[in-house]
Amino acid sequence: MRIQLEALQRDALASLQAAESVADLEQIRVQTLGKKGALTQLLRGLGGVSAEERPILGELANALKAAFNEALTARLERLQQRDLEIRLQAERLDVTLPGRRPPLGGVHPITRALGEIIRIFSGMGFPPATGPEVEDDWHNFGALNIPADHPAREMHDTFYLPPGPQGQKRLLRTHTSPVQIHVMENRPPPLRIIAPGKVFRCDSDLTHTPMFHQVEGFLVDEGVHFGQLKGILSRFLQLFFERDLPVRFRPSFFPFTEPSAEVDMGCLFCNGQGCRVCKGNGWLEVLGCGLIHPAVLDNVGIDREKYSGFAFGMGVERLAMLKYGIQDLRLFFENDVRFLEQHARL
Ligand code: 2NL
Repeated sequence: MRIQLEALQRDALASLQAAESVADLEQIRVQTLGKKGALTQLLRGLGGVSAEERPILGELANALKAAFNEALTARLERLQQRDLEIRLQAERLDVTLPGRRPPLGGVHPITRALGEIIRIFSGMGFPPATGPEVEDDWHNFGALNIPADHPAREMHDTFYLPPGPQGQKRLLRTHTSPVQIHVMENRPPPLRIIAPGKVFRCDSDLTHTPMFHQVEGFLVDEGVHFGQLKGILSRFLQLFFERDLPVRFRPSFFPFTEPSAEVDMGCLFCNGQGCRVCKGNGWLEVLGCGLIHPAVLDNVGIDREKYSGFAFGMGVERLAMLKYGIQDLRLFFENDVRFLEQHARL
């Protein structure tokens, strides 16, 4: 029995030393000290041992248990330490590595151009006003002195919508003038605002998209004259294109202004020498404007004897193409990430 106990102690301690994992240790503990373990089995034989030998063997068994537990704890700590080192090695972080930049969004060039236009006009006392994209015939056409037989009213230009609840004709606004009509209907002069936003025309080819952006603006006060309009628009172009440009006003026609003018600026790409962009004549057409037609003032209930006003309109896509050197209108709407990344600003 004594020899068996000593042999058990030797074997158990040896297998503890040989154990390669925490799980192995647990298995050895169960096999040695567990209910069906080797020591328990041996001690069952204690019944057949003499009374003198029994305490000695008991002491021996306790010493074995103590030695075993001590070796187990030591080995366990050693293995846990080793496991921790392996984990630390595997999960090692190099905090000096450069970070991985997440892809950042940017501002679309149309949004950027709109922001610039709004910023410039705000600085000249024209705050932005907005209005609905779905309009009625009066605000989009009638109030603007656009007669029923005007080409802009024809089906191929205007997106008509199903009639409203009271049977009123509804359409997608073809310009942002209706915003200005609402302002004139609802507020007394003096007035000055710009109306930036989306407009819709049933037209789609190389140089037309069914939705595009416009900024219109107007001023109504006593004694308004064309010289003020020329000053405001010349200054706007100078600030938007960040350079001193020649600007000229050419007589034109719009139903809602009289007199009306088209505004040209010296070509940015050839300095007026003539190139592909300006089709050889040195000028780029960028704005339309005029003094508000008295019939429009009548339509919104503003006294035409007391007040006069000017108004203007511009296409944002065209201005953005010129400012940022974008050759093809369709690029704005395709949302090719390569184009967006090239032009995105935060
Ligand atoms: C252009 C020309 C223009 C206006 C828009 C306007 C609005 C009211 C009254 C009078 Cl409510 N006029 N707007 C006037 C002249 C020209 O736009 O080429 N736009 C892209």
